[in-house]
Amino acid sequence: MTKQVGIIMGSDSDWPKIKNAAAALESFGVGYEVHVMSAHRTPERVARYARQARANGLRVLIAAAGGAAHLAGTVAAHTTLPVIGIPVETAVMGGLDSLLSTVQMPGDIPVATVGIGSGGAKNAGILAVEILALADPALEEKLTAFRESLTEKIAAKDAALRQSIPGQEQEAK
Ligand code: RP5
Repeated sequence: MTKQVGIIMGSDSDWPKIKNAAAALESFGVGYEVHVMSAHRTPERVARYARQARANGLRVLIAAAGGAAHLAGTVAAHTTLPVIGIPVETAVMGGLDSLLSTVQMPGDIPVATVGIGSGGAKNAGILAVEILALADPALEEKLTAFRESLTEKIAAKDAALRQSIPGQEQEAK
């Protein structure tokens, strides 16, 4: 499978918190590669990776880091590919440190920052799929089917919850 998305993270300790991004890509059949590299500990490797990413066939980059989370911004500085930033949850500040470090980019160099937590990581994967789907009708069909499956899933939850609460069994108007 062609690898169209690069997922990079500042530390292997980030992986358990962001692997939902990879799972989302897998669920849409999108190929990806995963690497650990740090804006602070391996700055030259990050710059080289970002500069070569387009020529290497990648189309979207996802960068996850926690704390002084400069990875996504550093990557964005070295490529014109779209960069999605995942702020990783931290023990000290719950990830607010990561969120502000990732999201507050100066004008000119955007990073599309998702939320903290596993939902944010999942959204990073889905957002990458949406970007790729702009030029891939088959992927767009999968996205539409995914949204329809959500409608069915929530309708089933709605019915199940109402059935469990006396007096709430009626359908919504
Ligand atoms: C960041 O520092 C990483 O992205 C990670 O979230 C955090 C801590 O890294 P380790 O000390 O666990 O390697 O650069």
